[in-house]
Amino acid sequence: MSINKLKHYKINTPWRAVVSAALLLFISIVAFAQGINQVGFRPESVKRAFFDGKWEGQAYHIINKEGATVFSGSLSQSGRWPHSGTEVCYAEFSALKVEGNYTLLLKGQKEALPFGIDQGIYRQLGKEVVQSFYHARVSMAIDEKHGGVYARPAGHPDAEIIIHASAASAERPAGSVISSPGGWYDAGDYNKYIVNSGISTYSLLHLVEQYGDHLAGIELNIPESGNGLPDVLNETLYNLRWMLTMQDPHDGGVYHKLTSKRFCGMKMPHNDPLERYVVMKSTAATLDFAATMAKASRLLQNYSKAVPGLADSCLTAAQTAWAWSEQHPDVLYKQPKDISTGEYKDSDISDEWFWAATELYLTTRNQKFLGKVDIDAEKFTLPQWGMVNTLGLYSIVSDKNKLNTKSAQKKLVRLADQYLKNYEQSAYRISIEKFPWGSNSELANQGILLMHSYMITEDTKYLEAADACVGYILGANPLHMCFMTGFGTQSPLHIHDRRSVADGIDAPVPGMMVGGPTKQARQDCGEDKYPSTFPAMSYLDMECSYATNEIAINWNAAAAYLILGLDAIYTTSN
Ligand code: 9MR
Ligand code: 9MR
Repeated sequence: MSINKLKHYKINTPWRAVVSAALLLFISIVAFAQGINQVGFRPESVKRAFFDGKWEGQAYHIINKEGATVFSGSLSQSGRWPHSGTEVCYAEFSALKVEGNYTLLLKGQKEALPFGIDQGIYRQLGKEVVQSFYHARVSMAIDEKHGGVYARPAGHPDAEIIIHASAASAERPAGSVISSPGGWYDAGDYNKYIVNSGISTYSLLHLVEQYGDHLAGIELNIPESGNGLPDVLNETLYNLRWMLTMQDPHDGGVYHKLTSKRFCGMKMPHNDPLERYVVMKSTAATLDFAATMAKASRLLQNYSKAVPGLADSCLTAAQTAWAWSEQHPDVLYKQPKDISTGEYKDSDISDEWFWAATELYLTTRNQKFLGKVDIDAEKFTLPQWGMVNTLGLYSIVSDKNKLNTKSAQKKLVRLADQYLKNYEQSAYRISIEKFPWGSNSELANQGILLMHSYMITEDTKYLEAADACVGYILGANPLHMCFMTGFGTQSPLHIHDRRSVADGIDAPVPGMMVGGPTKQARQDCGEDKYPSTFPAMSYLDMECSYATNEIAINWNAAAAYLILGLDAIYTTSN
């Protein structure tokens, strides 16, 4: 019985005594609960274990497999984390760098906390994170060779997609049909949204651009493996190719989404009976598309033997999308009355303009794009699907040919410094301070930002703060939960994902990061189901919880960048 349920009982003596004893027991367990990276540290990682309660100064020992004490210390001062409402102390043992399995024992306690240090662990985890995209492929059977127990028939051929009235044009009237197969399912639902595909695809392209040599050695088990391209790129191209089909060849505009009119039931992909439509072209979708295609074009020039012509096709697509946007500079997405699936609606698209112009400039060096690239005037924010200008900064600071690099570097480091400060000052030694829908991806994106700041400054404090984001995602959090399916000692089992619910297999596909705690949309399971009103504690491992326990391609792409990028940095700096 959970403490939450206890509240609903009318308590009379002698039950009161029993219940309060149970409560005491519960509290003492909670008070001693620990948050630690449950998957494993890299030898170079910042290593902390968090203990709820006031344990400051308490001595602890770390013991190796042979029973020898290899590290001793005492817990930090306790501090209160306002987001969880909990007091916390931590053990810090970053100096321990020898690979192995260990236990941490706090003086006076019987139960020891196990953890591991393993050079290959981020690589192994990162591989599964990207492999999970394969499982989300649309229009393609997931076979046993690559999908194992999660093999399933192809879902959604998407060969006959209806032009919705909102998307009608002279050449493509309402009710006419186009073909738009492939891509990834966005999340726990089966629809495909260009805005969200843009940032997801960009994140993986940027990962390949930055760490291509390292990634070349990472083989996923996917149908394209062995074709001469890094597999992370192979997987990314599966979605990129779908994105190309979302552009109207007659005018260059890009449809906002491909969707059924409403969300289907919790069925397997091949059992979804609903018709699918492309819905209105929007400037946000068209600019995100242009940015992603321009980035892809730059990257794919390096792989022209394996994918001849694709770089050129992407560049043409980017340019025609830009031209459409210039003619339609402010078409905001408005959900038609008969459509109720995800909106990805955005009322400020100045950041999309900045991003698209930046990527197009970097690819073409055509001055005309610079009109929209005023780095000094731009206000940069942490990337997420609706805030994309900082993605442009990433491309600028990583670009070999330099474009106003100094001011871009300055802006980027200034933004990263805000998160570094949170990290340094928070009781939980973590940079997050807001918990919107998909809060775990906030952390992943903060980690990516901090990594870029490390790249610019070579100051390892940024790297440390980025690695702490991995630790949090893998269990060093007040919920003591590893938010990555299939990893750790306590991870989500009942995710809001149609495939996971309907496939008859208890464990979800591994390597998917759930959205994580938030106070948004708690009506999904019912307010009273949530165990706490503190944002960092407002999480449910239940299928109904689309607010906290769904999975999504943008969240996973950010996690992939963070984990594999750190793996590359650590590996090459050794
Ligand atoms: O399954 C849907 C999920 O992908 C979305 O993130 C979420 C919010 O838009 O909506 C989910 O669908 C629910 C719908 O909104 C309301 N009826 C129940 C649906 C399944 O839980
Ligand atoms: O990730 C999106 C989040 O930022 C929004 O607050 C939320 C409600 O609009 O929608 C989220 O995106 C969902 C999308 O609309 C439909 N597919 C599932 C996405 C993840 O929950």
